[in-house]
Amino acid sequence: MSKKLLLKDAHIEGIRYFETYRKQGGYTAAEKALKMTPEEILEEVKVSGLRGRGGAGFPTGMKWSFLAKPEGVPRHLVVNADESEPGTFKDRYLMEFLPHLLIEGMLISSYTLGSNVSYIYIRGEYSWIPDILEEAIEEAKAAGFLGKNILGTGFDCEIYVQRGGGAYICGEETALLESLEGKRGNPRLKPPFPAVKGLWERPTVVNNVESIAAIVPIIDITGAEYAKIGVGRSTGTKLISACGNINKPGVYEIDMTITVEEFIYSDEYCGGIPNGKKLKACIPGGSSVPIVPANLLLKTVNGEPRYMNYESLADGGFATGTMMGSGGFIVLDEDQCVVEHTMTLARFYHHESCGQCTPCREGTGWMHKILKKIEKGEGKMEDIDLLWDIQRKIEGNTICPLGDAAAWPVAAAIRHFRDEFEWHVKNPELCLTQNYGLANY
Ligand code: L3W
Ligand code: SF4
Repeated sequence: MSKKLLLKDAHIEGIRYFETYRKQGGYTAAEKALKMTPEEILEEVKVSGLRGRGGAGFPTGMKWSFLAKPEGVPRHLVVNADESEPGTFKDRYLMEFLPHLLIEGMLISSYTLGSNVSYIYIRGEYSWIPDILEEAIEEAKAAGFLGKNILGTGFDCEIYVQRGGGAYICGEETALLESLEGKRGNPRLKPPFPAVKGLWERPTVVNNVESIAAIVPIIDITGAEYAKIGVGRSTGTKLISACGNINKPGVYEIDMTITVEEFIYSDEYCGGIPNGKKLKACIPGGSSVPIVPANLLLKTVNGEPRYMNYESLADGGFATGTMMGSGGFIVLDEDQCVVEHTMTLARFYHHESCGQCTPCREGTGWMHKILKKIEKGEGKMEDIDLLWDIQRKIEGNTICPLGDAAAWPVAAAIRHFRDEFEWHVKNPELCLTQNYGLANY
């Protein structure tokens, strides 16, 4: 059984409220941290090996150490709660059921980074969660854990919740900062990174909800103990939101030593595939990461079991591996059509492209059009090569990762399931009867 650090108290009634959270030992990590120096806390985070839980897996301690500290310029912590990656809903779970874990993590992080005003930027569609967060902030303030002179340390910290307008691109950190400044959420060119020039050109750390929540157990048990959980550079625990063709969809906390097979079939996690169907493929890290067929998902190319961690999932690169990404684990059984699936994703990325870069703005539209054509049974063999060519021209040629995120699912689908694309071209009359009408969108 995986060790629980973040969700250990999630089942306790009333844990959303300060009183219950406190009774369970809540805010003791903050009390401990506020007796340490910011440098000592930073060292704990570095030692823990924590990697960003939003998708890129960038080492959190390293990101924090990049934060510029020009004299007299305020610094900010911004929590990226714009969880919009299809298949990803673990931050929603944390915020809805354990808001104080996030607030406590933000207090410790704000103290470490020297942020007196910190923000939570939350996706607009999570319409009921800002009230939960704001209530938790008020409770923490009333108990002296936010506001002025916290616990008599002289440290002041306010947290504000900002609702997004419902655009996927605002989960990209620089688009998020633009939106937080009241502008259209267009990504900025990097460098400069937010750690140097972020919110209102001030040094800013942008971290995912889960990354900030993980700061609490790191301080609680120490960075060294946290690093002992997991394996290699995949330390600590990871939240996985599992969905698709599985018996038990939901949010699971894993310690990154379990195999993909165990995760899918064990009763502790997904509980297998309904109706005894076979596993066809999986997208383990949110819709942006490459789809992997069952044979490569359960084993690596070397015949080793594939594990639920950053290194093992990526083993073999994009040709045979995939990515841990945001932990949005989408399972497809043998009845699912990869062409249809890829088409719906292409539609999503086309709709969400901000339009600044030509390869992304135009390429996502063309990919959607061609996929629709193939799915409807109106495609030609050369359309498959054209699709391959377009995705290659997008990858690496855009301002932000949305371009890559649109290209990778198409590339992986053609690489691993070319026969399905060809089947659609060869069997137009069957396409018309077997699709679910999604090709008309
Ligand atoms: C200072 C340097 N900071 C890197 C920072 C950078 C950022 C972090 C990672 O994309 C991926 C994307 C999605 N000085 C720095 C530096 N940083 N070098 O490190 O940066 P980067 O560019 O590797 O990634 P990113 O822009 O954060 C995230 C993939 O995750 N994804 C996730 C999507 C998740 C959601 C969601 O709903 N939560 O949208 C899925 O796989 O495709 O590739 O902070 O500033 N020298
Ligand atoms: Fe906008 Fe797409 Fe360019 Fe990102 S890659 S900046 S979403 S056009």
